Amino acid sequence: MKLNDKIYVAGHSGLVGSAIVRLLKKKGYTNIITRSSEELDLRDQRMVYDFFEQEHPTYVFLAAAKVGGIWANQTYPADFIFDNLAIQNNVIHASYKTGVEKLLFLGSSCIYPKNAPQPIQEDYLMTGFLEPTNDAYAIAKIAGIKMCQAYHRQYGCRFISAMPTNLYGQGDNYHLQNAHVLPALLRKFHEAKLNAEPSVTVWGTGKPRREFLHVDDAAMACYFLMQRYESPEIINIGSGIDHTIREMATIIKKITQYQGEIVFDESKPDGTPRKLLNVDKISALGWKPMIDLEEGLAFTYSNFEKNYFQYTTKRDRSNSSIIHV
Ligand code: GFB
Repeated sequence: MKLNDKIYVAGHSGLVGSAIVRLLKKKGYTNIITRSSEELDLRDQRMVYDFFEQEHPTYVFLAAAKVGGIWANQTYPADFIFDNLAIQNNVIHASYKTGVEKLLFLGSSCIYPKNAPQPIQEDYLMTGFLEPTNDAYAIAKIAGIKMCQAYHRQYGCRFISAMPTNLYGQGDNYHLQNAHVLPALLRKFHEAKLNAEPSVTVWGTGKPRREFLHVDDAAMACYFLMQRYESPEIINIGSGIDHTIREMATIIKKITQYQGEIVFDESKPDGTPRKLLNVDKISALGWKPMIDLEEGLAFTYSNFEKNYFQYTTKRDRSNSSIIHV
């Protein structure tokens, strides 16, 4: 990618898209194009085709998606499957039609079978049943992967797909119900501290294990793959380390300096028991994460505290709006 190449970051206001834009700007890229969802509804085929015809981007980072945590996935499966299929169909097909040089599609670690052997290798895709709490989202993402591969096979398009693990960091969604576990817990512990509440409720048994990666590391990986990876085969992005939800709650309690108790609500779903990615493939290419989990969380918490009002009002208003990756 040359510094003046036209690069479209779809989903630039979301967690990953905003980190990719920050990184590209830092590296000196001068021709980054973005559109808000009000300006360009990526589910609208006509609008997307017109936009690509008009702008003719050379590179596309497809980081736009409807995403959310376990509760949102379970509650809005129709939105998750429809919005994601529509967004990726439109962007991938328009990229082919207008001759985009290279596209990076972002999937998710939830595409793998619920009971996949750990750590999860890329070739475990479609070898077993999906986790039911997020199967609608996972099926949409699997369709996106297959679409990139089909366009590669039939038309020779350089469309690659990366599977990031659970991400966190600046620009996340802090909705109490719809968010992923780390932003939800940062907010719950923070508010419990402010209100001197005696306890914080953590969903599930606390036993599931999750792997977390700071979004700035994920953005570096996306940039690295855009430069260095050509295969249509999927590639994992992760830290290679996982923790139980109980351990994560304890770390967040320490970071937020909350003094009360942690209680577990076992009526809430645990989801997949473990989701640790095998990152041998990307490591062999020369990428590795740089941000330590506790440091990354402390930094994320300080960003959340500073922007508390913005984070807690913006997305609380709507359950159904598109939330970008
Ligand atoms: O991050 P999370 O919502 O998603 O939940 P998944 C991870 C684990 O944290 C589950 C527990 O076992 C939750 O029960 N947990 C504890 C909480 N307290 C909370 C809380 O306050 N909020 C949330 N959200 N969880 C998602 C998928 O699965 O992972 C998506 O649904 C996506 O499709 C994403 O792929 C990366 O890791 O279970």
